[in-house]
Amino acid sequence: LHELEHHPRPCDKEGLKKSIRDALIHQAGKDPLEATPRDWLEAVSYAIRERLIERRMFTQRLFNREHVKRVYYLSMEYLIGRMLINSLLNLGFYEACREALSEMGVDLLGIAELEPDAALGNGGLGRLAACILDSMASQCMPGYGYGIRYEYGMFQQQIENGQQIEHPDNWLRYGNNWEFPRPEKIYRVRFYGRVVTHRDNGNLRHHWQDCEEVIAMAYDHPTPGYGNKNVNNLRLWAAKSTRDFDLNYFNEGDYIGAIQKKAESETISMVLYPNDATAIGRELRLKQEYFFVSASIQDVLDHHEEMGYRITELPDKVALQLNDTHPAIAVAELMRLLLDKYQLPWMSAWEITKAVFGYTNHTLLPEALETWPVEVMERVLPRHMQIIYDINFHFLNEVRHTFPGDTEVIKRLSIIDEEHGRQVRMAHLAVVGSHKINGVAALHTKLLESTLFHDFYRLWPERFVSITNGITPRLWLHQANPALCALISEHIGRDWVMDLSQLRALESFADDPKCREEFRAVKEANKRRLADLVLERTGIRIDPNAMFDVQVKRIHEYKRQLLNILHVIAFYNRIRRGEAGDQTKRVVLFGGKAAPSYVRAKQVIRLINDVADLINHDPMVNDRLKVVFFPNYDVSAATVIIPAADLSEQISTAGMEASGTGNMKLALNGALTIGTLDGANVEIRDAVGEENMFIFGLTAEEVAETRARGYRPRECYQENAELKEVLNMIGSGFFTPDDPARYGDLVDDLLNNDAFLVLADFAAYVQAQEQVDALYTDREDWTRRAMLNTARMGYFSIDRTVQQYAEEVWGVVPECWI
Ligand code: DL6
Repeated sequence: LHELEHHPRPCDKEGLKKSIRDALIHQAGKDPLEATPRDWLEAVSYAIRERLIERRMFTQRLFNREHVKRVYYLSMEYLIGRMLINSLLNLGFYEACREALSEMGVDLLGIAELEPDAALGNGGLGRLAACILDSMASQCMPGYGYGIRYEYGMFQQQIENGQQIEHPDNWLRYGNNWEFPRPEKIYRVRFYGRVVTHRDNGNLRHHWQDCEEVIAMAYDHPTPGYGNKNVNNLRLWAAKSTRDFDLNYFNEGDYIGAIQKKAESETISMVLYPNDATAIGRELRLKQEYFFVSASIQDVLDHHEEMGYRITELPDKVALQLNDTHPAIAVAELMRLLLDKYQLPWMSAWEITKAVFGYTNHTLLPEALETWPVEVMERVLPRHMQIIYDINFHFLNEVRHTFPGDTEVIKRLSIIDEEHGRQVRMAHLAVVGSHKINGVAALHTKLLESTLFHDFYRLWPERFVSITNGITPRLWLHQANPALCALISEHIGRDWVMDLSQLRALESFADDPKCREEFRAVKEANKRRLADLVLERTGIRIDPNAMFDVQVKRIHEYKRQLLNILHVIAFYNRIRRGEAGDQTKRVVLFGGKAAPSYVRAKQVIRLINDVADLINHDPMVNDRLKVVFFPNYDVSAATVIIPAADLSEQISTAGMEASGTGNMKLALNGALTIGTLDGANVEIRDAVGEENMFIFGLTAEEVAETRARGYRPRECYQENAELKEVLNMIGSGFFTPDDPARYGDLVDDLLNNDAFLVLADFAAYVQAQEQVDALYTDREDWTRRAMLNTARMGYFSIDRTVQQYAEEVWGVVPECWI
């Protein structure tokens, strides 16, 4: 290390060149004369990884030396995307590396395209976790991620005959050149078995025994900060079977059985569950949750001991953040270790636990709130179930004290739901075990306090805080939109990358016609880049001069892709009737995956493709309107689509989107938002100004009132001739003449049920779209407003979000390695 300290790997062009060549020969094992682009990718990744790990070691030493408090982010999902360009930009090696490769005849951007996305997440929640890691490192915070190294990440979506087909995401096929496997960093994680209790000096002692064991093995992913030397770590766990366990079977002569058992225990980390807004109560999922939580907490406590700290000092040295309820079993796991291993009395164990945990809620959707049948929990994690009962006992005593005689409130608050077949409510466990609970946007937190967690809020108002989400400017502007980046930096310098509020200085440029021209030129170039990609991926030719109207996000009924496609059809009808004016050309682009078992969402994808097929081939439309479903929307696709968007569709039913972060990425890149007053749209409106976006539709309160009154969607249909025509076309098979009944059930459901108030918001949405069309004809005014959007999005930097967590929840402070 001493040697290392004085001779770190050189980071100039020549130094990189040497490392890349060495790695190509000695790591990838390839002759430079024969190397393929993939070999070069492998070589350059190794060369960068060497530099990352050096910096990580020094960062680690610094944190140890300064005895800093650390935060550990527990998340089932990290939607990271590609590492190469991001690492180079953060480390400041981009140009040197580009030139080094170029002198060896290799195109950096060309090989970067070959890297698979690390897609270890579903959508917003997983991407937020990745942005938080970037920000913690960039701000020199002692922050560590813990998660699962899924063998198969988010499925690959193909569109065949208009329908979503899922293919496995074998992202590790060519190995992972960024990670460090740590075969020595292993922990035993136990399942099943039974608890034996005995008395020891008057104290009850619990032994969890006769368990099945799985080994969790660490894989480390260094995560560099931007513009500093700090490198943090994301530790992902992979399941391996235990050797003793195998041996038993082998000794019994059951060779095949032994192999099968080994494979079974390793399935725990095999695949990411591809559901984002529904909790699936499968035993394997519970095992995944406990597996990574147990390994992570054992690792945290090991480090705490290695540092020579007392266990009672844990809250001074450790903060644990629960990213939604997925890791909520951590509350019971830490209690178990404090009680059974460290033998602390209940009350001190409980005070430590509460002081250490924070819980972020990401959804109000009832179907996404995790519950586990008591029977399953008792079988899989018997000691934890005992502990949960004990936590609940103490908690309900406190409730009785606060609300004497109120038996209803006890039922509502209990960690055990007795009314739906005895279920453990994981959100309640997370709330009870955390000193801070936060929503992810102001409206979302308000709704948490007034609805889902209202009783908890009455009990402990001081525990609730609102921390609006953010996005990392490093990926979503600096990397994704280099042309806009260059333009911004030319006018206001480069410091905005770490202080996004500086973008406000761009406001004055919005009134300068020359600057508007430059801004528009950037957008047009980005649109040409996207048009090329759309042609390559779909065979559809789109006109970069058209308005690019973009809705990219998971496909879900509450996000209302359906409302968008209804408007597309209405617009199509207006074109056919010659009522659509003659100036605005539109490309409506959709992207997103549906959970494989979510039938209605998959039907919506199919409908979009059926409508697209007809419209895109109708000569009467003559390019006025094109509809594209962009297949396999992922982080890499987002970095091309988002900088090219003119219009950002954020049209969820008000009260249902916790925050949204795509809304932030698009506005930051100069798209105008058409949206409801939902999630963070409300705060985006406050920041950019209502006149610079298109707000429409029912508010969250009006949605609740409409539902309470008894919503009758058919009345909307009866009263609106345009809506009637659109629904009749879908329902009668206009878009599917070979199968006219295909969408009969969908239309029936809209007319009779319409749980997400699509029809109620249709007229307002169409009207808002008319305003969009009108404004787009005035390119100068449109560009001015687009620039104001970019200029005023500083608040939505993830750095502000992370600072809030650090101050209001974690109590950690930055420590920079100079
Ligand atoms: O907080 C990140 C992200 C929010 O921006 C989205 O609004 C929210 O839907 C998402 N939540 C989830 C969890 N389940 N659901 N739904 O992904 O979190």
